Amino acid sequence: MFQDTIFALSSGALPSGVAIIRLSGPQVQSGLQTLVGNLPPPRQAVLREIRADDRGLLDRGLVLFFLGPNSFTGEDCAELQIHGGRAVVSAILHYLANLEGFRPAEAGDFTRRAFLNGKMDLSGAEALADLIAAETETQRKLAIQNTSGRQRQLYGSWRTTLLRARAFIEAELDFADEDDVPGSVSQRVWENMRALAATLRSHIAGYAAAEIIREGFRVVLIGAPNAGKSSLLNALARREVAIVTDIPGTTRDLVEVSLDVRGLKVIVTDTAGIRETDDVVEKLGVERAHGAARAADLVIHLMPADAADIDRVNPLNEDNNRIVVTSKCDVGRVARGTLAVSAVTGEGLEELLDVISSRAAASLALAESTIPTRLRHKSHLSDCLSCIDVAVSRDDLPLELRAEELRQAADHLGRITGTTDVEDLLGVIFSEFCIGK
Ligand SMILES: Nc1nc2c(ncn2[C@@H]2O[C@H](COP(=O)(O)OP(=O)(O)OP(=O)(O)O)[C@@H](O)[C@H]2O)c(=O)[nH]1
Ligand SMILES: [Mg+2]
Repeated sequence: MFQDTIFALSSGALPSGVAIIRLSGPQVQSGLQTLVGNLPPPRQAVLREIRADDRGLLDRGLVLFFLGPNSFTGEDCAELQIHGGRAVVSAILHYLANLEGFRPAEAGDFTRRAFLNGKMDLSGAEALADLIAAETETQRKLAIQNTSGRQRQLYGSWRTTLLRARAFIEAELDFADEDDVPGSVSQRVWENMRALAATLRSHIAGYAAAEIIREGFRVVLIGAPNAGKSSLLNALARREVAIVTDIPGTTRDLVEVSLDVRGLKVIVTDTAGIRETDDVVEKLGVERAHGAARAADLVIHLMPADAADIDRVNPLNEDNNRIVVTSKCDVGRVARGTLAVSAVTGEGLEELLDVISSRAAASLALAESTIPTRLRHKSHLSDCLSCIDVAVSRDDLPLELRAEELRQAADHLGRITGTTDVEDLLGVIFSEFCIGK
């Protein structure tokens, strides 16, 4: 299918113990023969000398040959597991670049070929990119499930349901007697479609969970000037991210850190202390603090233990996404019913992380097992849903048109997995990959 053979360093930064150069395409067999002598048996690691005609021995390493279509890309593939020295790798890459029909791979080239050769669907390819990008345990779990085709199966089954419904309606149109009242028999079809629409609606709502897993659970620290927000941020981040002074009004901008809290990505934002002020800069800071709090998944309102009114704090003001925490608990009294933390002694920090993690877990618990993982999926799903809604609700339209809406709904699902025409999407999707994958 492809004329050229691609190659790339697929392993990480050099120098490294071992480096892996990967090759895929129609000239892999001839290329391997010039580099390592006769072709190794497929799927068996063999130790070989890697030689260039003009430069002699380049390295010794393990060579793996995969005969297409039984390979990652579906084409002939090979891996050279060589010593990860910069000069070693560069000598071999140079040699390959000069072979007839070989070119360096671009980002996502291998996976693009795997997709185009039917080795995986588009959602599986995206899941692979997510797996490589995964930084937290939750991100890894979400990605690995989808690499095994869970989304493909789910969307495939919905697509089949839609196409069956459409076929049923069209058959009814074709065979309807003059006396038949069109639509009476298809009543059951519309009921099914209503049920599918409801399923889609709750499935789409699950995207919120995917967003939290991918982008992070957003925690915002709020409180009066000098409440200890920046100190708490630094303590959680275990480094000096924000400036701390005893002057009220130190922080003006939003300061963010990304943390891995019990396997989930959490973004903690420090804000300007909230008070009435005539200072133009501080005023803008306070506005930003309010804005950040509105966008937060969880607001942590800090009440310093040395505040005069600490005994009057009412934690009952807490709600689903706002908690009150007593800060600087080493220097005063703890507000009734609140968690106490100290950035100085470290007291309460682990408990605070537990609270954050259980709040985050609660917001994820609503999600079903398979969720739309990308905005792209969500928008195709929403388009699909709108078509079904039109088909179901517009009984003033001719049946042909309502059936056509169902076909379009199926097409929107097909674009998620790449079953229907997706040529325009490929560039965007595969450019997100790293080179060598
Ligand atoms: N004893 C004690 N002092 C603290 C603690 N946390 C912060 N402080 C002190 O309180 C003062 C203010 O701390 P910051 O962290 O700058 O407070 P902030 O809420 O960020 O203040 P603004 O940025 O002005 O709104 C500093 O002098 C800190 O050293 C704590 O847990 N215990
Ligand atoms: Mg501050």
